[in-house]
Amino acid sequence: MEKRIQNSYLASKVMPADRAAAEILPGMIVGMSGFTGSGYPKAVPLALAARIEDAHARGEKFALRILTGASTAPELDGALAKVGGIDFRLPYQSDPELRARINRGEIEYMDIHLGQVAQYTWFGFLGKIDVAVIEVSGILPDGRLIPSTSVGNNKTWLDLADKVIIEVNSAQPAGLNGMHDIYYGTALPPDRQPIPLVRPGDRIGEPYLRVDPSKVVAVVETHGPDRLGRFAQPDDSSIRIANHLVEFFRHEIAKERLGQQLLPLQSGVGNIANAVLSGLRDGGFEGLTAFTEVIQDGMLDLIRTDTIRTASATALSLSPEGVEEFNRNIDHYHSRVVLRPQEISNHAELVRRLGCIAINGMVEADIYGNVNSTHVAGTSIINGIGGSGDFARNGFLACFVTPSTAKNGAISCIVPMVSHVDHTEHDVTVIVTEQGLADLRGLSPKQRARVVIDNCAHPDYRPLLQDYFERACRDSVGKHTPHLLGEALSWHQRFTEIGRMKP
Ligand code: 0RQ
Repeated sequence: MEKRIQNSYLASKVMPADRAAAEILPGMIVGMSGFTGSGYPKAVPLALAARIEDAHARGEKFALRILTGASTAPELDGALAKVGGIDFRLPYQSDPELRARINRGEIEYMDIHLGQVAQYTWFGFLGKIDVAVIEVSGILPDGRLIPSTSVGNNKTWLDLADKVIIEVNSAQPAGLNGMHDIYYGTALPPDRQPIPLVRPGDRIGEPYLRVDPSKVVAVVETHGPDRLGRFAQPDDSSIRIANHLVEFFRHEIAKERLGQQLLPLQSGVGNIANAVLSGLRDGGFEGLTAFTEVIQDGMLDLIRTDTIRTASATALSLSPEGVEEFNRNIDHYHSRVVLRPQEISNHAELVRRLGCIAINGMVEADIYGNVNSTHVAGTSIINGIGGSGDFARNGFLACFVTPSTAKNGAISCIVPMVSHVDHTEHDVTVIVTEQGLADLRGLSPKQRARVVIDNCAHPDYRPLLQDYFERACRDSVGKHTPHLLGEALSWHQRFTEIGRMKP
């Protein structure tokens, strides 16, 4: 561990996690590291949860506002939610315990674009950060920090927090050193300057995070892996989705709207997005690039085989096998992967400049191309919008993918009207299910409805959607976007009442 903590002043701050956690008091706003299950603090949140539990047993109130990069793990979100230690959470989560409490109304949750969290904090919109709890993989002699498997909002939390607690995790590969690019050139309006990044692999900052040592109240040593699950093996449906997308990209190349190397790819979270990447590898593409936020196993595989030659992200989100592969061939990945703060990985200016091809999972789309990425039946949140909106609105293409049905066919993922809107019809260019692909570019609402129903709906639901659309057109003559308002959400209503969307 001595090798990992090379600054003597910060080494003098080493203490057990429970003493560090004692710095965090009820009602505080705490910015923690962590992005899609990686690089989150492993020890302090658990010690904090124990403290909160004790306080509650004494009848004292103890809850916190917790801000992170994105989702974390059971040791953070799960543990704190379970003891009732969170009263407000943003910007993204995927923990079952936390999700259940959010949906029960016990925790306020603000689901926001991941690319906007840092600037909202700088603007003062989210309150003053009291404490930052940040996992790093080492501390340099001059006190700068070697980030770990995610960067997320760490730069912002370190800069803005009154007090800083650092966890140094010796289980994170030493080879991460030098892989990060932390840009310190952002400013507040009206003093902003263009961000000087024109290729996904450009390095525009420095490899390390800065911290004011006088703010550091504790350094905690840990040795534990990121706790990431395994991805489902691509099934028949996701392979078909991937094949439709590959065929579409070939068509775009033939039309000369895309080159052989496409444009920088952004790929979302989840099993389907992961499977689509495997499809690209099998599709024979070479020399691709990625400007994305997470590198999952599917993308790692593309980097391993040099299908992708450069990938920029803010986090690695790998299965245990993925971690093993990453550590085994770290030199290969070191020269191809750049990890950045999420305000840069998801920056509207950069996504627009680079012309990203965004591919994200969704819950449902409606016949007009509005997309719901977050809520079941319009009310229960699954995870959050994450970075999908940062990329969809600003990218070259915004592709949304889903199987055409969910829950063994009881749900159609193509519906008359989405029950919650994350991406409006104005932001969505391509919808893909295993049934086919709807290219919505240049189409009016009615034209979009026809192509979405014909190409993407499951055959069991297609006639019902056709019938809905035809009656809506008939009964709302003169309407630009025909709907039967009394019926538009009846499919969801039926599902909540009888467990299926079909009458
Ligand atoms: O539920 O696990 O209980 O069976 O949703 O669905 O099909 O396994 O798909 O893992 O790709 O996740 C939208 C959640 C898809 C994800 C979502 C149920 C389904 C299953 C998962 P079960 P699948 P995936 C950048 C981009 C938003 C964030 C984002 C997501 C579960 O892609 O969170 O894009 N996206 N970030 O049964 C009811 C429907 C349903 C449904 C699926 N119509 N109604 N339930 N499900 N469709 C990365 C970041 O931002 C960090």
